[in-house]
Amino acid sequence: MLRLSNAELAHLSPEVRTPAYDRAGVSVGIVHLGIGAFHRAHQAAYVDELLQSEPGWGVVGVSLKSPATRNALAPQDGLFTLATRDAAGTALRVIGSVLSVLVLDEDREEILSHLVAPSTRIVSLTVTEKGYCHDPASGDLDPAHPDIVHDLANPAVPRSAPGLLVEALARRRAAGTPPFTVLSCDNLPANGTTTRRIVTRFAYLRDPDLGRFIETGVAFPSTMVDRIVPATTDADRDEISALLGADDQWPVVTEPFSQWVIEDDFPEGRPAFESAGAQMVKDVAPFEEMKLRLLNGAHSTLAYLGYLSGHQTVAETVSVPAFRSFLKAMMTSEIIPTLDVPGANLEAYRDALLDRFLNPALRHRTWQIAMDGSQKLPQRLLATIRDRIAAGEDFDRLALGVAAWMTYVAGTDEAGNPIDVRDPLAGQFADLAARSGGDLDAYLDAVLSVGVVFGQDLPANAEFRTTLERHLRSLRTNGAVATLSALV
Ligand code: CS2
Repeated sequence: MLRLSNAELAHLSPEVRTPAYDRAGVSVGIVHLGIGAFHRAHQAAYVDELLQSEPGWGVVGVSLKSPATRNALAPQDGLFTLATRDAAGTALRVIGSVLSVLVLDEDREEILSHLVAPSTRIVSLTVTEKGYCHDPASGDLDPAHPDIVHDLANPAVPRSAPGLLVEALARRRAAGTPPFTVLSCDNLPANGTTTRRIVTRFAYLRDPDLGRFIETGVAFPSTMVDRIVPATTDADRDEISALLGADDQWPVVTEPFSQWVIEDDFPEGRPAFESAGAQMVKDVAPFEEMKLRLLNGAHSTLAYLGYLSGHQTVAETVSVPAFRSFLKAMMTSEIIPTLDVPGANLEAYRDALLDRFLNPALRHRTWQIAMDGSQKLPQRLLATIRDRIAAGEDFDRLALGVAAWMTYVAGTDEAGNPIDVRDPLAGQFADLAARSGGDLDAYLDAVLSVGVVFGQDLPANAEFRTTLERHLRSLRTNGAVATLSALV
């Protein structure tokens, strides 16, 4: 079978949708940092939709770490298949908006030349929570992060996303080129404001003048992004290539649902994202909170409780009625009351989420979602718990999600199997578990004292501690299913 490429576009299976524009006429308007599966199934698809009318907004993708995406997409002229799956079947579409992929370590100067080009007006990011090199509890830069220490000492050869953005903005400033707009598309709370805080702090540490310039002169609109994109497997690659009629080594698999809400603040211009289905708004905060708390909060809870009790995928976990009832109760009684989203029907949003989680055609692994919990919990569960505490309301189910995470990062599932815990703090948690030697109270106190996750307030809250202790004990004695069944 021939490899997917520009030359092969004309020979694909007839039902495959291909770019409606001439790719040779597309130029770079966006540089995207962190070209993983999520970007390719989300933003790249929106941009693909509008290139026919606005060919000046093609994307150069940058990988900050692994060359895998570049290696796979270079022989494919940047093309890849987006496979949308649900119970009704699979629809294929070839996305043409990614013009090339560069790797930071190998192509630093070429990346910087794209970043300083006046035609680059947007630099977007999906570098995951940990790519911001920040302290998740406070949302501020972690100046002791090894990549930040490196980038402050060697500003012209940055390794981190903040370091790269600041070096590019400094070079634009020196050249008299207006700054680009920085568009965070990660699941961080107030992602634009948070990115501004982190990048500005880094710039101040480099040079206060540069700090002031970025603080006042660069736009960081916030966004809410939503599309479920499980990691692509070898089986996906084989199945998609067969349906496509060409060999695609780097397809992405996703659900039909997609949402992108963007704050409309682009001083150097933007494509008509709304023509591709995005919602342009003045204030993204309510949407973002709704999504982070309901979707991602439920996802993480499901991932830890599901994994501990032996479930491999989200769909498999939510098809157990007790899990579904528990999630619904958690969303209805403990999350929805903390939200205020003008015009939204939160009960309908909740029900649609439960249906999306049930999508039998997506094998979204609980293990994948369980990754990097120390970076995710603060905005997904702990912020909601703080609001519940402030309102004098209970947070029993939300706390079970937190207790399940604590159990998970201790490194053993309910059947006694070791867990491959992936988290920047995995080593620290393993250490805390080993040192507490099975003493549940000692372990709880040790994990609670991890300030970058819990801050100072939650560990000091007696009700929070007691609730966690009760759940940890029940998870250990009765297991996840019995524990959550008591809370439906
Ligand atoms: C998931 C998200 O892996 C995770 O942590 O919760 O990637 C989730 O699928 C997306 O945010 C959905 O929009």
